[in-house]
Amino acid sequence: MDHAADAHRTDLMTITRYVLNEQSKYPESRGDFSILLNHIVLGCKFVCSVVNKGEEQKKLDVLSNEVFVKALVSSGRTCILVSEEDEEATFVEPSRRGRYCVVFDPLDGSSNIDCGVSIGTIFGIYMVKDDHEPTLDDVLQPGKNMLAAGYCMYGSSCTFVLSTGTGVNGFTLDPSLGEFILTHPDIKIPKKGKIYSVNEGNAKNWDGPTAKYVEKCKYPQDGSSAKSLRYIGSMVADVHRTLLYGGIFLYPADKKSPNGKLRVLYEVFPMSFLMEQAGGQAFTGKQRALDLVPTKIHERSPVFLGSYDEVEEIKALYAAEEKKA
Ligand code: FDP
Repeated sequence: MDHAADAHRTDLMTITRYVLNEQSKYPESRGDFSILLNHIVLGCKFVCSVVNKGEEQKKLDVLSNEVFVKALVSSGRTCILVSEEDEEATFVEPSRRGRYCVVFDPLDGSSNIDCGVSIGTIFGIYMVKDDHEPTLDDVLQPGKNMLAAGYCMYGSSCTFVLSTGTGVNGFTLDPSLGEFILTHPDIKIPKKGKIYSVNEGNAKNWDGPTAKYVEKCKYPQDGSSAKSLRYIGSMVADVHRTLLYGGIFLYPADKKSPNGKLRVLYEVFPMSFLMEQAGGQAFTGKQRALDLVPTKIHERSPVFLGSYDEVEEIKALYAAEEKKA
């Protein structure tokens, strides 16, 4: 190996070092965010280790949730937690309270656990609005108000993808070091893509614009090649591929589920935040996904996210439909 490559290999950018570097740009910062993130990372390392041991699904869901809730509360930096696993939000007791609200899905894609498909943890972080007694309104904020978002994918390797609002970076767990090391700096999604990702089993219930878009993917009329279909059915894995290779991931509304399937706070928002930070877009069929103001913590929304040009096409199809109406 030449000297330059060796120097790179030996200069390890751990996720903690990355966040501390970012934090040093804000002299008023007290390090609270780094502490919070360290606790999230600890939760992910734990889940990664139990997923690799092949525990059964039910246990893993519950276990992962318990680990994240305990890690987040013990960080002393959180005040409200919203988890996919818990019907109600958790309000942290005053003596252990901090200023961050964390919304998360501890183990997304869990129907895939038993067959070894990649699954993941998704999270988003808000700051309480002011110095007041925290209320649900502090988490019912549009996604554009998130300070940070990310996911950790438990697959052939364990990958942590993070945005603190200044681009997107990917870190891979080095099991021998027990550390996430920066392996995918400044991820940018290709402007156009050759892949579409959707559960086509729902096609008979789709609305006009979704059906038209997918038809165009298969039978393009402009001389371009047909797109490939890739659908794992595990959001973190499908979004991760979309982020790296480009294309579009869609979970649209349909006649049976007018609000789609995916949850706004801990699926749609964090993934939309990452897409925008990587140069892509996210749309609900009506508006920019990050502008949505949720009214309930487990609310659902349709979503189309991915390469900039692909989402532009979807937006144009919805605009044309609206004009007709
Ligand atoms: P799962 O039901 O396995 O937990 O919202 C959860 C989710 O998986 C996503 O991870 C995934 O993208 C989606 O549901 C898959 O839904 P369909 O089975 O309806 O395609």
